[in-house]
Amino acid sequence: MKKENEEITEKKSSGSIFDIFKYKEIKEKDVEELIEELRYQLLESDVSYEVTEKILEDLKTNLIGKKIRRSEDLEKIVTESLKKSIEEVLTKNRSIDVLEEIKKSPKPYVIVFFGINGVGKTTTIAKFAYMLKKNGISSIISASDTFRAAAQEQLAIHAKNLEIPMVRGKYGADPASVAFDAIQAAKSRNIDVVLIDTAGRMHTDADLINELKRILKIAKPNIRILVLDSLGGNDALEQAKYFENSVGFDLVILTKVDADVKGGVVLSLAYELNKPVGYLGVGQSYDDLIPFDAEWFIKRLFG
Ligand SMILES: Nc1nc2c(ncn2[C@@H]2O[C@H](COP(=O)(O)OP(=O)(O)O)[C@@H](O)[C@H]2O)c(=O)[nH]1
Ligand SMILES: [Mg+2]
Repeated sequence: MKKENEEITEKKSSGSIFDIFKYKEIKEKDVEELIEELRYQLLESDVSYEVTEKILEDLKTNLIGKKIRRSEDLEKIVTESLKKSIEEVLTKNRSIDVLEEIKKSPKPYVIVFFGINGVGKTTTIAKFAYMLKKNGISSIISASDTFRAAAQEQLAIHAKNLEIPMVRGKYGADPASVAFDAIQAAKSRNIDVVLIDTAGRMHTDADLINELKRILKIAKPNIRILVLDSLGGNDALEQAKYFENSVGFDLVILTKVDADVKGGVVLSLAYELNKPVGYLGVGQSYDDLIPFDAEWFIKRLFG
């Protein structure tokens, strides 16, 4: 008899009158303080202001009006919801699996690397060539940075260390013709991949951008990789916007992530440009190039 009564009580409590004791609706004022804290955290991590506001607006829309159990921890619900939407954005812009693409594409697979001075293009190419080699994929390097004589030397050292062929251009030579020669060499020697290095260009330099357009026109790359330096913070996002508007790109490699940066620019790139980050540069050795992983990023962002 007692048991039956209990059952009735239980039934009632899941009905409307008793809900008020068990559940509550999230109101804007409940989350205001938490959202302010998250705003600070995102901005500190180099997520752009615009993107931070967008993310938090989405978060509010998802949360306000939602019924939660009174016993649940609101802070936990808010952060979990934020993590989930960040993960969604990052995986929606699913990265291109370059190694898979190379394996299923006709030879040679051509990759052009570009970005402004000093971001790590040349170093990244050496790391990339090493990664390909480890995966049994052959490559040839096109030293199409004919702007600085030292740039050719720097690449030549990497090519020698990695035992990978390289096509050079004389100082001041046409970088597009160097790329063309490298592609021809790959064809005749049955090499899988051509890695084209280019001179760093500031986004203000129209001549260099036109030169890059010519390289792209002649090399017809399978993929265009923009190299960005994570130390630049939001400047990296501005560079990405500029390169997207002037030449376009398919994938980002973010370098110098081994420095003390959170890398919030990854999120800005995904939100504002729908561009994936494929790899991260995490040091100066050849094996310091790792595939980007959304989970890893979230851990870094939230500690
Ligand atoms: N710590 C660190 N340094 C890097 C990384 N990538 C490149 N660098 C350094 O950044 C500097 C510029 O690199 P470089 O490849 O010459 O840049 P480029 O002008 O874009 O070709 C060099 O001193 C590199 O060793 C990285 O992932 N981590
Ligand atoms: Mg260089």
